[in-house]
Amino acid sequence: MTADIHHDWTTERVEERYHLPLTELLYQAQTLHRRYHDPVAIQRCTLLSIKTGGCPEDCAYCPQSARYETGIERENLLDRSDVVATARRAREAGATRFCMGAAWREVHDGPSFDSVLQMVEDVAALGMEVCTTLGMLTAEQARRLKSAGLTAYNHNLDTSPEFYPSIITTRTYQDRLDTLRHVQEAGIAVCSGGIVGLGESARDRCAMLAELGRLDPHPESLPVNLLVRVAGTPLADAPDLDPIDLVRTVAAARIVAPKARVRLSAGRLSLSAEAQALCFVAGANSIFSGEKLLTSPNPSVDEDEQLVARLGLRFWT
Ligand code: SAM
Ligand code: DTB
Ligand code: SF4
Repeated sequence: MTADIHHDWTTERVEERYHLPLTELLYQAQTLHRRYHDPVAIQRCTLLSIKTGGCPEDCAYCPQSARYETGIERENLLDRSDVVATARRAREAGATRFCMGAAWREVHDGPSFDSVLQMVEDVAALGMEVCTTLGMLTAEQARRLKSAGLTAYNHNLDTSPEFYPSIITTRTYQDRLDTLRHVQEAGIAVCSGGIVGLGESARDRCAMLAELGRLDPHPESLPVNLLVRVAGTPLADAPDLDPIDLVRTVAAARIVAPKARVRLSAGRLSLSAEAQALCFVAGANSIFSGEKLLTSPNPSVDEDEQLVARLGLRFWT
């Protein structure tokens, strides 16, 4: 079924899908979802912020930027032993992937990066998929992460190229694409997606998905985050997003990258069970599990188990 998978997406082609009657859009997304995935299985990934706060970048959504007063305490890089202990607990709680995030603009070679490489080795040794999100990477740094056993690298495009400069000014869209290329060239799976609810238009969402759809190969995982509005950030008072627009974004992501794991990422605490259910119907097949994302709260493992049981779905083991 290679015709399902192509890399010539344009904004207009994505918009044609995004604006379909919802029933048609969901039918198309579901058709592809079940062709490439078990439609009842949801993966759980657990996040850990290994280096929190004090980030020099100005991402308007982010509580970890040093430019905004958000009450996030700046912390040094965590100890290797604490990280592996947290990963082990996440595995015991059912997560099959562990993602470590650092509030860095980019990776610098030196003792901190060396420690991260050891953490990657330790988590890989637990038999979990291991992901990191550390900011921009050079080709050589990507190769070192690969040698340490990294499964995937998360680096989001966040939004469309047109809307991007109203959200981030301290690095360019091209910088992001360059990092994704370094990751791909090192043979690491790319995890890349974006955020909805930033004040972007439907066209911006479709343009971002078209960018992701032009990556060859497509991202292995595609996180769709709903903005978590954090007091002190420029987007603290962004207007509510209609959850149906999130559902449309998830469905369009599933159609653009049929083989990707589409991850219903940040923002689930502000969604009803019914809205989350529609996202699963639309092709989301992965969530972040555990009470914290990087710095902000997330539904408890118990709540997620109840939701999945209520829907008759099951978690990956
Ligand atoms: N500093 C690295 C970077 O920006 O690439 C890695 C960590 S950064 C926190 C990872 C991603 O988290 C961002 O690209 C963004 O998509 C997402 N994110 C950050 N704050 C968020 C928020 N308040 N709501 C939703 N997603 C958010
Ligand atoms: C992604 O797309 N979402 C995650 C993960 N990749 C690193 C991060 C969400 C962060 C939400 C805000 C916070 O907890 O600080
Ligand atoms: Fe820094 Fe990443 Fe937050 Fe941007 S999203 S401010 S780069 S931690």
